[in-house]
Amino acid sequence: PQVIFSGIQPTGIPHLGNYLGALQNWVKLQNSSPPGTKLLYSIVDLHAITVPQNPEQLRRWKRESLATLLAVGLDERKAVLFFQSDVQAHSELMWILSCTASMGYLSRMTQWKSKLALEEGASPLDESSKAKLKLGLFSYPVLQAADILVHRATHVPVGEDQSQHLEFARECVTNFNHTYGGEHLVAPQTLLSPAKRIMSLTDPSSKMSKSATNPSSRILITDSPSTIKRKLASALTDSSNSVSYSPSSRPGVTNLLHLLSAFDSTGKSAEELGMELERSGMGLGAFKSLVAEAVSEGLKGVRERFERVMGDEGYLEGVAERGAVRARESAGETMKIVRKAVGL
Ligand code: AQP
Repeated sequence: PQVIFSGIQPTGIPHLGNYLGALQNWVKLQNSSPPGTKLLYSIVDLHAITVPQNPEQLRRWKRESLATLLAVGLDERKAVLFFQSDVQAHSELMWILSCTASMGYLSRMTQWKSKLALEEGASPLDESSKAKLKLGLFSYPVLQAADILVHRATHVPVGEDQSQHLEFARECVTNFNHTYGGEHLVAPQTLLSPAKRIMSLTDPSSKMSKSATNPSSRILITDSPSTIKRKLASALTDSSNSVSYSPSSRPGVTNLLHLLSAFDSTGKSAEELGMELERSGMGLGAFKSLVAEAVSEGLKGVRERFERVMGDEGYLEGVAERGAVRARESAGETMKIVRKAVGL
């Protein structure tokens, strides 16, 4: 039977990128998987602390992330929803995998190289800034591998930027199974998200992100219609007062067309909508209002459910506790195999 695992960091209230790029797909998988499929969706709080976090705020973000999972339509009766740090086996397996994972492979990971500014064209970090980089930032792909492998996941839905980490998780399986002679761990397959990457509203060359400093760069799934309207009205586009689809020459307008298409009830693609609106002669002001209305309408139910769930602390705690129990059970089965193989 299939085991599907994926995670989201509690580093802020999820935005449209998280929703369209990941969460919507999680719900789809939940509702379309054949009976017997095991689904696990984790709020990966141990990953969030690879950068400094304020404890109070982290606790709030964790609650808000769980409320988001429920608000978008995940159902604890169909999927195991849990906090990573409630299941200690994730950290334990990470350590065990660290002992067979190679430093060389980790240092070639794109995200690490970008931290060191080792990509072509970037000016490399000086020695003292390099010395301050944290070990967790280097080794978190091992934790990510443990998250997946500890539940014997067969399929992991992720965005393009995560393919390399999945590749690394498979490498961890090969290393471990080779070292301890046997098919102890299961190699997961990547399920690439069908959705486009949603870009920042204020800088369409970078992705929409929870931790970008400018809050107007992202639309939260909890934003009110007036906030959505304001953020879209100030979205960076270009100087031509018309609508057309062109990822290379009009990245801002094209990003908004992707948003419109994602919430378009007729299922038209961003290209089709672009051509239609170009023909109609619509200006950018009216276009932004149109996108704002579509997004507000599309998020209405999510926003209402989020408010309801956030108001019921007891229910949220119950979901987390029940999820933790089931996730510990699932991880425990693998840890028995792993501990036996290693001789612990
Ligand atoms: N802009 C995006 N477009 C499409 N998909 C996106 N995802 C994130 N941003 C976009 C997808 O959301 C899932 C959960 O992401 P995450 O919280 O684990 O971390 P992230 O990818 O680093 O997302 P953020 O919002 O940018 O968070 P911070 O600021 O904390 O780093 C993933 O499946 C991701 O692909």
